[in-house]
Amino acid sequence: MKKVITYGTFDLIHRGHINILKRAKELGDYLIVAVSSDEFNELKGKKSYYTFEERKYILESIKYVDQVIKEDNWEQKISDVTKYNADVFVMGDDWKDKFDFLKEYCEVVYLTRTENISTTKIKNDLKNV
Ligand code: C2G
Repeated sequence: MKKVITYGTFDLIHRGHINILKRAKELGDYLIVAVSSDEFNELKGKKSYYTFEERKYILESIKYVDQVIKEDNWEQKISDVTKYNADVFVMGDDWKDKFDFLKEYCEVVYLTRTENISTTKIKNDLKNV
């Protein structure tokens, strides 16, 4: 079984998130999503609208997602890839080259980001409603 892993905040789920989850799943048979904890989000300088539990609950309902784990820090990726036997690591290409250190542990794939949609855009657009 070919296992794929990806990481993110996934706040206010939108088609950009769905597109990457769909394409990540197409690269294997089993998709693990490591969703950022509220504490790690703060480290990333992000304040998500939905709590970790809500974002996890929503992700678990998406048909492309087989398992959701918590992302607590920047350093856990190597141990996650090993612990979960991930064959492929996937991120949007806004992260291009940033995770190439994983190449000795698994395949590293950066997929094109979906244009004109982001959690920030949603929040800003709603402010101007
Ligand atoms: N994404 C995308 N297209 C968009 C928006 C997001 O393809 N329009 C992708 C991102 O490239 C990322 C994933 O969706 O691969 C999740 O995006 P975010 O929730 O913004 O996650 P991020 O803050 O980039 O956190 O350790 C890695 C970090 O946790 C990544």
